[in-house]
Amino acid sequence: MNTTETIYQSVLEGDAPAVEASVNKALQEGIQAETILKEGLISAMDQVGKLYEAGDFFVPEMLVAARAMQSGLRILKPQLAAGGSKSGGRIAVGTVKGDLHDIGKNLVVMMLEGAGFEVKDLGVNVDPAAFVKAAQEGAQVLGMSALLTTTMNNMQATVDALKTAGLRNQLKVIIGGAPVTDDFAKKIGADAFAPDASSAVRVVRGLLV
Ligand code: B1M
Repeated sequence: MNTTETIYQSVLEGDAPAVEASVNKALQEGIQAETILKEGLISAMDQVGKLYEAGDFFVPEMLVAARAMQSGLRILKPQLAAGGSKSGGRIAVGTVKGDLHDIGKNLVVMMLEGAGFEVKDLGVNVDPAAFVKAAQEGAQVLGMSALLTTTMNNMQATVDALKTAGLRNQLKVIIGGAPVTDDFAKKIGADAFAPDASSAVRVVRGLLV
């Protein structure tokens, strides 16, 4: 098994110390942080989702795998967040109300910070009113993440709350997360959709031009 495969396997086993050790080893071997992220950590979480759907994993296994993944992510943070032009701009990012999934959102925050944006992380289970507050406090872009088909509708609720507060035209809205699509973004009146964290950076740059 090569080191990236060991990372993948250790995430599936929910073995955080093994993930940390193998991520450090992979970096020492000169493997790029992006490769470790995609081939080791993210692909393991995809497999966790498949095992959960198949009834082979339950919520506790999903949770320990997520914790193991996050411990690997913490080690990669300096590399993933490094570089990028200092393009500036204030962004508030959160996972929508009812949704506790934060790994993807954390990656988006990390990449945006690395690209020189001032990012306010609103956390998870973020009420539309909290997004509105962030807009009132000067965010130029609001980013919403949702992983559940049941919670993605709270993106619409947030866009509506921005309209009600008279703030919708003062800022841009970007959305993302596994069940979210470009069509859905258009349907709810968001400005943009990004399929992953690195494209989120490109899209946000475009929104602020
Ligand atoms: Co949950 N879960 N989960 N879960 N979980 C999914 C999402 C699911 C698809 C699993 C499955 O059935 N295959 C399924 C949703 C089904 C559906 O809605 N159709 C599901 C379910 C059902 C649930 C519960 C309801 C289970 C239960 O309790 N019965 C429950 C809900 C809790 C809640 O939120 N209220 C639940 C709980 C959990 C855990 C807490 C155990 C854990 C989360 C831990 C955590 O986040 N701290 C968990 C996990 C780990 C997953 C899976 C396995 C992995 C998610 C993940 O972290 N992926 C997931 C299955 C899957 O996605 N394959 C699953 C890795 C991450 C890097 O990817 O988040 O997609 P992702 O982010 C990407 C892009 O989407 C994008 O960029 C990121 C990086 O490239 N992106 C953005 C994300 N946000 C963005 C925002 C942007 C732009 C891009 O702009 C602002």
